[in-house]
Amino acid sequence: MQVVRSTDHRLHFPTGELNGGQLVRPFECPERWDYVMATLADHGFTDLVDPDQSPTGEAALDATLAQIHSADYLEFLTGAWSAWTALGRTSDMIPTFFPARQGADVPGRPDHIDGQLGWYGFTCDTAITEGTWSAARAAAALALTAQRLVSSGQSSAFALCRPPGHHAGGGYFGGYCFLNNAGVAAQGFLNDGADRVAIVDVDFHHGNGTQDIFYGRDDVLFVSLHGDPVTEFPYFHGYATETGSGPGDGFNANYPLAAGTSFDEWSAALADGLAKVAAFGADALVVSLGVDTFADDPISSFTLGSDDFTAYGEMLGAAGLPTVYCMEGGYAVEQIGVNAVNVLEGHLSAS
Ligand code: OKP
Ligand code: ZN
Repeated sequence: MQVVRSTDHRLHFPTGELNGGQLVRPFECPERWDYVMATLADHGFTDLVDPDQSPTGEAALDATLAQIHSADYLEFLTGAWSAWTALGRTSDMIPTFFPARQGADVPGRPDHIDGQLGWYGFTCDTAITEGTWSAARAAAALALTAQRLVSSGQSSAFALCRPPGHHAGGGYFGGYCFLNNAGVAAQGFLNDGADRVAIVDVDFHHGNGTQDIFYGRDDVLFVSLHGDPVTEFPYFHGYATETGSGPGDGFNANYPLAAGTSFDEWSAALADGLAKVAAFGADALVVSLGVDTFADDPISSFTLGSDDFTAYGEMLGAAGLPTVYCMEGGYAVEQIGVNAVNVLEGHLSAS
């Protein structure tokens, strides 16, 4: 399996994340990438590929991003840091003000950058820095490059995305995410001739951004297993009652699971989700691969052990579909390499 990666991820590393009322060192930190890379090397994943950042690659990325995100949001991300520094500010950008969404009828986007941060951001855990746009763009380029490898004949590929993407919606950032990397890969498959693409999100957190992007569409099936939003981030989405809208009704499947969920319960939900993928008749599969379902993850509450990742990788591989894996979360930093690589090895052994 080829691995698409870039050191550009290092351009994004905010000073702090607001967590439980304190500014703490971000859980989503650059050394996550180092651990995954080291474990890939140990396990013989030596076919490393750069993202396509040629002029044609960049043009393809722009065209695909425009199908996934709104033009005004992309423009905001591109120019946010200059608008911030134009005010003489030098620290990380953290949203402070939010529209009161319930019952509020906000006439439009404010002009001030502080208003725009709350317009486009939905959390205070996700700061924008000078290098954030470049890093987020490079991560999306990894996803698109991995998809192109698979559309051109590889059976699978792994995009080592950082920052992650599944909380980024068509017009918003948060939950450590800016651009929806998995959504870019799924759209890339469609653009290259697939009729139906499934996204299976195994990160501990609900992929609210991915759900939002594809909620009204019947060409992308979104399946997510996650901590019950009653008690877990992102809190406001991820309920089983969210099944899609309009033509997309029936093409969104959420599996909210209680804190303490064991691998037996978790894998039963995955089997159910994969049966939906098979019934859908997907031509390709994108996996939002967060390994924060691990028992020792510091911000999550499932109980998977490292061997369980191999077991569910086998389930994903047995689906027999051209597959792109996009890295999402995982914060037990020293174990995220082995957990992610176990999924990839399980996939390869079963496919
Ligand atoms: C991103 B991804 C819990 C802090 C939660 C947001 C978590 C974002 C997770 N104390 N902060 O889905 O792994
Ligand atoms: Zn997560």
